[in-house]
Amino acid sequence: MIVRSLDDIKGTPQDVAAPTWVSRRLLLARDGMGFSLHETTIFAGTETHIHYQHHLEAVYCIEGEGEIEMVASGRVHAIGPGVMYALDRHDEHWLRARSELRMVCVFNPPLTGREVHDEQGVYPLLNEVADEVPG
Ligand code: 9YT
Repeated sequence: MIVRSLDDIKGTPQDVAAPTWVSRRLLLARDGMGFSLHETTIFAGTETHIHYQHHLEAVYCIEGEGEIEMVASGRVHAIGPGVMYALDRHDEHWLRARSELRMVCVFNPPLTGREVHDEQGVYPLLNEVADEVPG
């Protein structure tokens, strides 16, 4: 069994910061669960362009207010505590935080922990056994 708390992760390489968010990776590929599990905080007043072309992600909001705008349709969905969205079609979107958003995120395939968003908001598909990050 694996038991971890956010306090175990803060300040370690599993505590990953970007300009508009910080993400604590509670479970990663190496844990062998088949998914990764993160708690992500999106900073108030920010917008983030995201397009996970290689991953499916489900996101459950536990705190804060914001919205998600689907690029293809222009549809906007309000986000608040108790709202879940699942990017089941690799949906390109904008994530906007009116106040600080606290989200629980699940990725399939699991993140290895080394991914960073590229300029298109994409995470590359990394191979857990390979040490080198593809260019
Ligand atoms: C909600 C979302 O996708 N935020 C970006 C960070 C991501 N959840 C991650 O890498 O943990």
